[in-house]
Amino acid sequence: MELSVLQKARYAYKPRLPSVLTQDLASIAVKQGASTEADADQEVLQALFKHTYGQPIVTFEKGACGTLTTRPLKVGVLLSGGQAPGGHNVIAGLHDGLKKGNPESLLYGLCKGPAGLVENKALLLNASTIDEYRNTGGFDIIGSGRTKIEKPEQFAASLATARALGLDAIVIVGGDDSNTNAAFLAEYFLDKEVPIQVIGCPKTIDGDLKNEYIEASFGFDTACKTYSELIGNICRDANSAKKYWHFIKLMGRSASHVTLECALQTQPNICFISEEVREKHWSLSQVVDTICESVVKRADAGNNFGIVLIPEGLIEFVPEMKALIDRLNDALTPSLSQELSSIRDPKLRVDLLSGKISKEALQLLQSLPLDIASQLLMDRDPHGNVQVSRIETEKLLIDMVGKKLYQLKASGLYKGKFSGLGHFFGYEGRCSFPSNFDADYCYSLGMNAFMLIAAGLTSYLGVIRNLSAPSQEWIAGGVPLTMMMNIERRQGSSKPVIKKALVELDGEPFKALVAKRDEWALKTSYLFPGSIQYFGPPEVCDQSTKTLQLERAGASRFN
Ligand code: FBP
Repeated sequence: MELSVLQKARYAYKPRLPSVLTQDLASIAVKQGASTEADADQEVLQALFKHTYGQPIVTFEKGACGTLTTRPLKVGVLLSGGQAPGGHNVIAGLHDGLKKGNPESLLYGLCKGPAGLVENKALLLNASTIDEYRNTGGFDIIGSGRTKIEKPEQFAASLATARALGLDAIVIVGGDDSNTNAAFLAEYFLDKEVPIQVIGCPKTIDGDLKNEYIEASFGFDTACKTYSELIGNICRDANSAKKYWHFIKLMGRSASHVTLECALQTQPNICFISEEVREKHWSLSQVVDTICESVVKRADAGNNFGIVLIPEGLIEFVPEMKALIDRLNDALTPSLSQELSSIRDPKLRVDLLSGKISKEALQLLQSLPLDIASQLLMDRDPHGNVQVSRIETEKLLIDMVGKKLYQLKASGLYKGKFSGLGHFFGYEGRCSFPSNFDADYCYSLGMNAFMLIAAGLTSYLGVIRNLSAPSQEWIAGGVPLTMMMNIERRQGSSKPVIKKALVELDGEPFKALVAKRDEWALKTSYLFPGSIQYFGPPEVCDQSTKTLQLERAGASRFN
């Protein structure tokens, strides 16, 4: 295989670990706290998770303990959901931890996500395979997938695979839905009196798997830095040519953490945060008015250009659109979805909804540009989510802003020239070479997952904390998965799920945006973060995200 220069250099990079994880196993103590409770719905969760509810938080500390096993282990690892930079390092850290525990231990990769566990598609990962993927982006070492393990036969098949491979433990690398799955699997194994442990690992570029105990999901750092580089480049292009308004949609299916971080990094003219749009009940036309106000004022100052950042999930947070999507979700039965997928003409696709949703909902659907309306009718993902990455919100807004400006021009209120260009940055950022932060964090998460297994624990999410400090000072441990769950309505029924972390409107990162955005809307204030640097001074290469820095600074004021 031919290698790029950077690939070779990254193979040689030695990820930094929290100092506790560099110790011999005999010198690491497992500290257990008091038993835990979920934040809400405790009784229901306790009844559902009889074997795993209420376990204590654990922390690894320096000190003799003797409870970490050094017997040979067989572990299966799977990558679930969307790619996130650093996944390969989680596997490398897990592999190296297992071999450190006992050179006879084996690591199996379960291919193409949870489906690999259900269908027994496994690959023995030896040292030479792992070495080819160290510090590289992507999930291509074993692939990923979005299969949801929910049916009794899928649980039984997962157990059959684990038994066939002789697994002692399974590590599930995923987001909130996948880790909810991990909790169910752990409980199922205990119910069947099978001692197979299940450990989760917090992954998602969306940054929405975080709480009091998880400071960041991996991949968020690298993805945001990649998008910020691209946005900065576009800002500079816009300021050079001075003739386009760029509308940039950014990934993040529900939460707007990615958009918020990129805004703090680049200082665009406009940045929407979906959570604020929902909180303030903004209509689509209020969103459009906000953009037009900046376009008009900037045009008055001779600046017919600008940058608008749009979170991918915005469309679902505009209350009128959310109501429409809910109606469509109810109407889209498997047979209707199949019928729709056989129709190419967007108009005919929309017409098929006539009589299947309310008159008002149909009117709103028909008022949208046809291709957008048709995109709203696409298949949902296996977790029932609208595939927002495939809805061209940036084009919808360019279209609506263009129409509104036309009216303003006719009434003499706008004298500029508007030319909108749409971009979507999503997949570009999910497989970048992980930043030094993500390379270190992910390798630590993998090593830590091994430690949780060696400690005999199950139904835990591996966590590494104190992330804004140098890596030697990071704190390693685990949080019971059930502790992070609550009951939510999903696809018409109540389900236990790990709570998704949306942008907090009283949080420090959002407050930092609010403090500056009126100025950015008028004045050209762009910042150019440039590309991720892997080699060089720490202040250039090792900075964590502004979100993490602001949140940690905010948290330390209360501690
Ligand atoms: P995860 O929640 O699985 O990490 O995936 C997040 C994400 O990257 C979203 O930002 C995006 O909407 C979605 O995946 C796209 O999914 P797909 O890769 O299936 O098109």
